[in-house]
Amino acid sequence: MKIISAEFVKSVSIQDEKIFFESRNEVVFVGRSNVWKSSLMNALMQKKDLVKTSSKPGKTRTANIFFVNGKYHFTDLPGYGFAKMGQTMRQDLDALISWYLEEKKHTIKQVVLVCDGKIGPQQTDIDMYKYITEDIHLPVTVVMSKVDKLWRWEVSKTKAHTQSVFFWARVLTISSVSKDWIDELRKILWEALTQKEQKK
Ligand SMILES: Nc1nc2c(ncn2[C@@H]2O[C@H](COP(=O)(O)OP(=O)(O)O)[C@@H](O)[C@H]2O)c(=O)[nH]1
Ligand SMILES: [Mg+2]
Repeated sequence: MKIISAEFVKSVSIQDEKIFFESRNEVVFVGRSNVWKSSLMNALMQKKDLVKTSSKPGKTRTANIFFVNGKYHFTDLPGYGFAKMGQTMRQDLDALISWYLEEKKHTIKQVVLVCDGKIGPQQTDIDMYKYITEDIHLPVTVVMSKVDKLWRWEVSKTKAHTQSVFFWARVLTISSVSKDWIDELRKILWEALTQKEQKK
């Protein structure tokens, strides 16, 4: 997928019921806070800081939608499971995530689940994976970030472990040192976004 243009469309919260009349094919990015999710989106869209990044976890509290190539939506969802946030806020954000995914279930063509490759998949990641695949039946690609500082054998090990945890999922490792993964992920997203409607 060649990125020709990418721009911010809007932020959405759970009160905004009217957005769902749009039906653009969409990729949604989910993950715990601070897994480099928003940075990954910037790299994918070839923008320096179109998607807001922050060293402080828990900053994103809305679904932020971006318009790509004049045709598709890429959406950054808030991080889940950030312990320091307080239970009410956390529940509100979890509610926003599931509300968004369920409301847009028919236009979402791929969920990119970003996990911290340094610590491996956490229980919250596994819960999210099961929710996405078993409850709402959306296709997922698991992306493991932060592998730059691992030795090559550690990357292989963590990838194999992640693959066993997520079973059938496609698992990619991403690194700011080697950018090969970007082309691979763009290809996956392109195929997901442009696939013909499956006949039942
Ligand atoms: N060293 C390093 N830091 C990064 C990289 N990508 C993101 N960060 C930093 O990690 C912090 C969290 O990134 P962000 O993309 O906002 O994470 P998010 O909460 O998952 O969306 C920010 O301060 C980023 O600048 C990377 O490839 N290498
Ligand atoms: Mg973010």
